[in-house]
Amino acid sequence: MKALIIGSGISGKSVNKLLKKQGYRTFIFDDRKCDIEVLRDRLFESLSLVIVSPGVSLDNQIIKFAQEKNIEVVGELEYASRFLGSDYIAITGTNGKTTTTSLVYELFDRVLCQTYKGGNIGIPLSSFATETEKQDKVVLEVSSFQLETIKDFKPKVACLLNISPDHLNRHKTMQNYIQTKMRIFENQTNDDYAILNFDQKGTVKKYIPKIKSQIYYFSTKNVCKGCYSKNGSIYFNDGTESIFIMKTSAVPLAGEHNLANALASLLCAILYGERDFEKLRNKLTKFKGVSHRLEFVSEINGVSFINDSKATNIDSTIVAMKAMNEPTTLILGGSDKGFEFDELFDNITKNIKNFIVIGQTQSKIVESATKKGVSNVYEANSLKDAVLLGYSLSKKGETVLLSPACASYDMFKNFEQRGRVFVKVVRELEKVENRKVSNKKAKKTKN
Ligand code: UMA
Repeated sequence: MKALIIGSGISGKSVNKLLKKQGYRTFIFDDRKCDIEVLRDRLFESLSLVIVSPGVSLDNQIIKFAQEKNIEVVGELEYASRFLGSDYIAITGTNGKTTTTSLVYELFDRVLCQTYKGGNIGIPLSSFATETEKQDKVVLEVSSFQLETIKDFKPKVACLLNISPDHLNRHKTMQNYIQTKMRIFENQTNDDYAILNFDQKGTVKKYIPKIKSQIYYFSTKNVCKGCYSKNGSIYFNDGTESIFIMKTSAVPLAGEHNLANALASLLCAILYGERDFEKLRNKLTKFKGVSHRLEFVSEINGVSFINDSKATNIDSTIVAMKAMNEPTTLILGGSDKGFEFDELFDNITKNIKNFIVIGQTQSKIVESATKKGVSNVYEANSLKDAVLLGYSLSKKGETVLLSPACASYDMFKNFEQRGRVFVKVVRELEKVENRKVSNKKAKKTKN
């Protein structure tokens, strides 16, 4: 048996090991490293399977050749899901996927059975799928890229958190993007559960009749079947009665978006079978949040630095702007995903006082700002320059926020690396500033 993997990132490398274990002779093709013209004929000889990495679009030439030759083409997530020993939860949405996946993972006990988290969260499913057993719990973060290449993927509980413009360079239209996200429910049956955002029902209205599983909702505004918050309390409603779970004030993450993530997480766990509400409450109150998502880095001479590198679309950055309680300088920009930035400037919150723009989308963002009459927009050549400029523009009690509203691939390997570079630059700046203070003190003592 011969299998071809497209993409040699973490998904490609991990699925390569899984395929080998299954007895496949494997070949990895990577656009960055191989020349398709040289490999074309040799590759397709007696090939029985093509596995696609999430970052590879369906427009890829190899996928087209394989499909013409009736060779099975599936994504890494789809292929790996065939080896799962247990039911699984899958969580998608434009924003909040990582927080929700991490929180659901934390809600389960890891004493009596194993709990796994993986998928788009940075842990390929193929790296652990074969280890899972019937009683285990599996929570997957799933992206639209991964949903594009599913076939039989069938989560017990599937959750769509929200949808706003993202990845339009790949999906071309919003309609395509929404349709791809809705594929998370595609293979579910009446024994399964679908979770939707009641407050955004309009966006997916026309697709709801196609869902065959039992639909539940979460809402921060309305009473609904599922989990909702009302008058400072969180409830679960199974369609007949509402049961109090906890006070909203006990949710340890700030902002309405995080309350929505918490409600969705509780609902995922409940529908997956966890009915011990006291345990859920205790676990939820201990949740610490995730890295690169509104992560406090340091305070230097009264100026706070916040890393929100995970904000790779406009909606996510709007959420970050809303969360800022002090005057803030916002660092924006990165690689181009095909959307315009007017909406971002339409939603500036009162505490955002400066913008520093970097990366491939720099001119596009500056153009939008000018169109919307926004001043205090600065340009920088690197993230480091942006941090230093942000610091020089800020007074004591103010904040420098990295929340780029763009992907990172123009300057970094991924958003994690961008976040790490931000943290590193802030730490270096901290050292320099501390040294200045020590030198001053030393001088004073000398005099
Ligand atoms: N490549 C090609 N041809 C292409 C595109 C890419 O050969 O047309 C090659 C690249 O040269 C590179 C490799 O493919 O060597 C990279 O593959 P990949 O982009 O699929 O990246 P992985 O390292 O396998 O990581 C992927 C996800 N990346 C993307 O979806 C872009 C990771 O999500 C995910 O964590 C990981 O699988 C494990 O499941 C990252 C992401 O940015 C975090 N996701 C997007 C998002 O969250 O917005 C969807």
